[in-house]
Amino acid sequence: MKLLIAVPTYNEIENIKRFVITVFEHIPDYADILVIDDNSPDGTAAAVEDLIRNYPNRLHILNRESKQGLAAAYLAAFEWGLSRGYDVFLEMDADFSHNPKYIPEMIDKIETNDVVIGSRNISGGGVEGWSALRNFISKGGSLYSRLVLGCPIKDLTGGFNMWRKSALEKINLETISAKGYLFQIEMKYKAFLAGCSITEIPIIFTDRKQGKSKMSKGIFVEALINIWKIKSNARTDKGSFEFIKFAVTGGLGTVTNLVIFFIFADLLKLPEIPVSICCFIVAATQNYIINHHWSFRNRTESDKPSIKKWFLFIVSSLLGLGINILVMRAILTYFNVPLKLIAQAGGILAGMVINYAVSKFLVFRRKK
Ligand SMILES: Nc1nc2c(ncn2[C@@H]2O[C@H](COP(=O)(O)OP(=O)(O)OP(=O)(O)O)[C@@H](O)[C@H]2O)c(=O)[nH]1
Ligand SMILES: [Mg+2]
Repeated sequence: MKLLIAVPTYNEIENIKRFVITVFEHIPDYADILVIDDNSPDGTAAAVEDLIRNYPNRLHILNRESKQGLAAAYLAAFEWGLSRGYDVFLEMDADFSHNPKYIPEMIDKIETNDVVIGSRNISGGGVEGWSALRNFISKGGSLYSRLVLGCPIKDLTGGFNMWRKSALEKINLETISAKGYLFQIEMKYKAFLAGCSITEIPIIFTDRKQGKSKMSKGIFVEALINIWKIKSNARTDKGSFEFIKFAVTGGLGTVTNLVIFFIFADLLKLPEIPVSICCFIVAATQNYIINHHWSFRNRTESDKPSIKKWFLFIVSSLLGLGINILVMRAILTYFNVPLKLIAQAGGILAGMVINYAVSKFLVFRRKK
């Protein structure tokens, strides 16, 4: 096992040296520490660099240009560690809220689990030094998140967690959208959805004694709302309903097509071939828009609809139509079907699968 302890810091000059020294007293020699510092104005990074001489090859620092939040710091740390062959990761605050004495038990539990959570909310766990109000808010927030997400993890918000590399791979870190406080919830929820084995060990969390708190009311209220976003994103990430949504969208497009055809060809008596071509374009455009905002929402998050993609989608729909006709003809030629309708149904399905594949992997492909 190669363990990396990832410690994000922002203005932790009063804690960091003592913290690093204490952690090294509690960890085996296959464990290293990576401090991720966001250019703390108080000189935290310089203090770490000072210590690196005492722990060559075991203490590392990742200097980032500006304060980018906890989530970005951890994601950078995972990337740093994964590319250097670490297979277990521990997230830990630098302010002594997370007592290093729990690390050996976490290491023990990670042998048989994908994720080990240092938990304040199970029997034996708790919080020291928080006001009754902050305690109430934290417990309430945890319960609320658990109910909204339908997730059995008792401490969803805590930041003292150990991850196997395989868990991080299952979560697919590229899909993590939370920036701040919600990061821990999103990671754990995704691990739960991905079927990771997760266990909680009781920890006593102690409030920071040195340095300033960065928690605010704003962060908390934002979290209450954004948790719903996490829920819907995580579910669409699985992509399990993409095809069904795509098919429903196609069905709606067909209705639009028929309604317009009826108005212009039957009621207004316009020539049916040009009308039919227009109907196709209008319906395909409608499909493009709905697919962008609904069926493939999770792939197009950071993207706007564009003429180029619309055109690609029209071409993809034409390709689907071509396949539809070919397969329908082939079924009629090679099989003895009692109704032509069956051949057309087969054709529609084949056309739709092709259109779906082109849409998913080309038109709406995820931006890197
Ligand atoms: N790299 C980096 N680290 C951060 C940032 N914000 C907070 N941290 C560090 O992340 C850890 C947890 O942050 P804390 O400020 O302790 O947050 P908290 O535990 O929710 O709240 P308090 O302990 O009450 O302040 C600490 O080690 C911080 O120094 C950030 O933007 N970038
Ligand atoms: Mg803290």
